[in-house]
Amino acid sequence: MEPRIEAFFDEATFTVSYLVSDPETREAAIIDPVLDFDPKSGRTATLSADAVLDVARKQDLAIKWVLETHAHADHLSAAAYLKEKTGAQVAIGEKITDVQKVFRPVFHANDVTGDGKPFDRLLKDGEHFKIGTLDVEVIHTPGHTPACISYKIGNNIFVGDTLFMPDYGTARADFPGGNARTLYRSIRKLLSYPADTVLWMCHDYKAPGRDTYAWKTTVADERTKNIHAREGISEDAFVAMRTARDKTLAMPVLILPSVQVNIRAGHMPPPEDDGKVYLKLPVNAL
Ligand SMILES: N[C@@H](CCC(=O)N[C@@H](CS)C(=O)NCC(=O)O)C(=O)O
Ligand SMILES: [Fe+2]
Repeated sequence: MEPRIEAFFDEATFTVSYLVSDPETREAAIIDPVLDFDPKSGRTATLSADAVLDVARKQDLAIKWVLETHAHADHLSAAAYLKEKTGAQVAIGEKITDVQKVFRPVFHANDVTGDGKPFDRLLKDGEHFKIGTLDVEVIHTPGHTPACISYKIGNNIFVGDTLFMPDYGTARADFPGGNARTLYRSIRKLLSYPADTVLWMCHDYKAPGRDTYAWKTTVADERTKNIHAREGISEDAFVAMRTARDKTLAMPVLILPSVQVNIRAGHMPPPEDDGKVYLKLPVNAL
């Protein structure tokens, strides 16, 4: 049985979120949901997450899971909001503990225990779970971050930030715990799935010469056309390219607000003694 898949594109952060459902039981998962955040005013909004919930309601779906491919560095996660609205369990790769330990001191975030809480489920490489009757396979695909995972559901893989569209290439590997060599190996692992496997991206930034956004491709297309990682490009050549390119990239606009929320599974930091919630801007930390 193949899932029903709806994609939602957030133009503010170039993020694609997915609503994946089991046509038989109408149980569903939301992958990589976005909490809208305006860094100029510090205001959050739930337009993006509500758009997903609206479609889920129209299709009479029960949201059982919020699935993160990684602790995103470019947008805040709506996982906590969606959990509160739907009762869904929030899952992420088990190596999120490493990411929490790296960033806890950056934000002096003493409430972050570093043992995976407050995520509800920590997923291991190769494990399986269900969305209704649909089988989900977890594939550990580190490199962009150490905790990145991909989700295989039917003939589809939600690849997070490993691969981008063939004409754009691959994700950066210069965040703390990132590693270009590891990313190359994760990409080879994904591209060893059957040629007709459908791959769903987490981001699209368009590409020179393309003026529409795109987020769906196949193993065959990535193997033959990916400008950074198609077959024939060696590990060393990839690492050299990725390392040079990453030196040219600025930090994502929302990295500081995003990471402190996303290592808390989409929760804001606890209120301070005046009862108000603050995000921190560590100085000279990155
Ligand atoms: N300009 C974007 C860049 C975001 C970014 O760095 N995205 C990561 C994924 S979280 C990436 O791999 N980018 C690759 C690239 O920009 O070439 C922003 O500020 O949000
Ligand atoms: Fe990312």
